[in-house]
Amino acid sequence: ATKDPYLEAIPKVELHVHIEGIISADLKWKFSQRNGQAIINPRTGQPFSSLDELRDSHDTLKPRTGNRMNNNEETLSFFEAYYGGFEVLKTQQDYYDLAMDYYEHAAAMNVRYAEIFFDPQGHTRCGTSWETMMEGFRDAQRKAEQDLNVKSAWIMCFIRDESPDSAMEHYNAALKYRDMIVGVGLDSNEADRPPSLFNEVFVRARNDGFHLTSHCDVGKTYPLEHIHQVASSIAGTGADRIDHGLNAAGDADLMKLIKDKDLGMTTCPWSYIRHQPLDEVFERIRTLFDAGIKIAIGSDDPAFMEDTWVSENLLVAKRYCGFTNQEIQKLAENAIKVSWAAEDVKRQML
Ligand code: ES4
Ligand code: ZN
Repeated sequence: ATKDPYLEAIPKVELHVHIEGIISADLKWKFSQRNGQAIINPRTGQPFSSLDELRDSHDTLKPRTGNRMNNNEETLSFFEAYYGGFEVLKTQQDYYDLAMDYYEHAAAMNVRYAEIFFDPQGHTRCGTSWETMMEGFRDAQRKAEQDLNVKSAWIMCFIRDESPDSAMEHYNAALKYRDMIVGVGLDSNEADRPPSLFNEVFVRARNDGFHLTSHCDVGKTYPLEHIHQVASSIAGTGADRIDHGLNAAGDADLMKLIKDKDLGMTTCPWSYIRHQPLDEVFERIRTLFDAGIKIAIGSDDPAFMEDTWVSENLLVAKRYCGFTNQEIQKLAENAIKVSWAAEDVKRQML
């Protein structure tokens, strides 16, 4: 509960949440117990013996608000923890329950439509089949639409520190499930992995009718060139959206390009607070918004922040950017406009 009745009540669209980013210590424990599989504590090499112990360990991975931990070590431990969480997912039921956990949170926050990222490579490298993963997601997606009034679609993210060949292999395998998937993106560790490395798979995806996006500059100072590539050159003409890309706020030409091409940007305040001081983060968000760029607030990885879902991300944006209720409404409309929902679904929501 955010204690902001206006914010709670408005219908929402969420365009930036990773299904794996909701894997909390509690969910890990539930799946591991059910599957009879221990979770190993990386610090000791021994299995965690209780949920409390697992929770404590999970908490040590979380950001400390305002800390400037802009170093590679922190990035690596975040991704280690993050991708470690994939190992507890074994059965179709696990994938179903995981997705339902998101949909239940979404329904409680008045989220009416969501585009949810998933990282197929992270699952196949744990030995999970596409069928297990996608059929679990599919059943949850149907149930959420029927019973919770939450519509959704999936965005397949390639892990950019894996090879372009691996991305292409996974792209090919995903085509069997293309009715569930609206777009492709890139995530994971951006260091030395410009979007252009994945141009071939972006070209194919565009030709096959998928929408394109990419994580860029996740609250750190990766080269602005990465945002440039996403905005104007991947797949020939650039992507349809940019995930994060906060540092575009420091470059007037880049902002103009994004604005002129009417690209949506997804913005997840809690993810940046991990790396950067509050005032800088919210100043940049405000700058992008004031430039007329359609930013849409998302939650990224609620279980790896402070249990911060889309409502809590909207709340900090409101508080620290000084957004009025009217501006919050505008953010909500932005999300609908830059979403990849069918036109009739968008019209219903606007
Ligand atoms: C992510 Cl915070 C962050 N950065 C890059 N990739 C990601 N995937 C999930 N969370
Ligand atoms: Zn993300």
